Amino acid sequence: VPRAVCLGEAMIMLAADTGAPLEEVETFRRSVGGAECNVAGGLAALGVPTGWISRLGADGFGRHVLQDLRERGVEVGGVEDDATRPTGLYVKHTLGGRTRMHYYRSGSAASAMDADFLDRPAVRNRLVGAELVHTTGITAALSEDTAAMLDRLAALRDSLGFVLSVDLNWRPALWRDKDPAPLWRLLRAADVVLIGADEAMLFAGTSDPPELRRLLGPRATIVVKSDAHAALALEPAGQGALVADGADRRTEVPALTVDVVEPVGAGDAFAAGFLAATLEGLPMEQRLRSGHLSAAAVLTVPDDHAEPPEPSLRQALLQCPAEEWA
Ligand code: KDG
Repeated sequence: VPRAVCLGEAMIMLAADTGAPLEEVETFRRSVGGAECNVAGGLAALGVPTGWISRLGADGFGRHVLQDLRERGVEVGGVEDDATRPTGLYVKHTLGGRTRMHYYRSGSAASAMDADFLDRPAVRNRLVGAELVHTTGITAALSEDTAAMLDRLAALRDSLGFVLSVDLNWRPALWRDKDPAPLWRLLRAADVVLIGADEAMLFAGTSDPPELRRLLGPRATIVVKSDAHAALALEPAGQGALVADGADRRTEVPALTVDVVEPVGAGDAFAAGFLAATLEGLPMEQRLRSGHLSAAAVLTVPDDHAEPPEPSLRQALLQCPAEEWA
């Protein structure tokens, strides 16, 4: 039985081979992306028994996503396939040093997840057994059905008792002409909220932790990451992650300095590292370090996911004295 369950859409990612305008790109490299499945892969890579729950088209792309996640050690028995809707796609393209995402996902199999989906036995059983369930603001944006599913998820948390973790993952392209009220409800219901400072500015108009606490209510442990997701992550050392829990105890841990190849997915890796350390019962300082370590691995590759540091190195870095960190 998975200890952690991630709920959301996975897609085939097509990464443009060159930085030319899209109309001139002839070849793309295929990979798998999607915020929640990235987190699932990141948790599994850290040894946490993890399931991914979703829907996929009954097509070759869907079969590839399943195979890829299985190979990364993610449990996929809670995935349903759909003969009438496709697996979603996105194109990732770097132009002028900035990453652009083009989505081909509306009407996808995953966008048809609804409140009843959580009552299917294969899904329900996994939620009953989970200690932690993770989802993101992307899932809230996919459709009215997925938004309703997340309200139901919050209600199930109250009866089943898992920890509900939500990464804001603000994607303006998915919210155009949509009311973000379902996303606010989800964030206010969460036990753990992960937010990038840059996206917090866009979504909430502030990245100030006390202000975010006021907007999000008293419940969650709020983790504010400065720039883990920035398109141009040429950040100086000394930026950090800031946490305010119920009593608003602050723990701040600077990020590692790495040579950034491509930033997409680093926020998901941070979430995986942070949540794995949370399930390990580690103190807040080490949870934040664990997030940074997993994020650093993704920042240095073009894909949206990467292998975290191997266990002995990770242990050493989680435990080293503060002055040796970063
Ligand atoms: O967080 C990384 C994701 O943004 C990427 O893998 C694709 O899920 C995705 C999205 O909706 O942007």
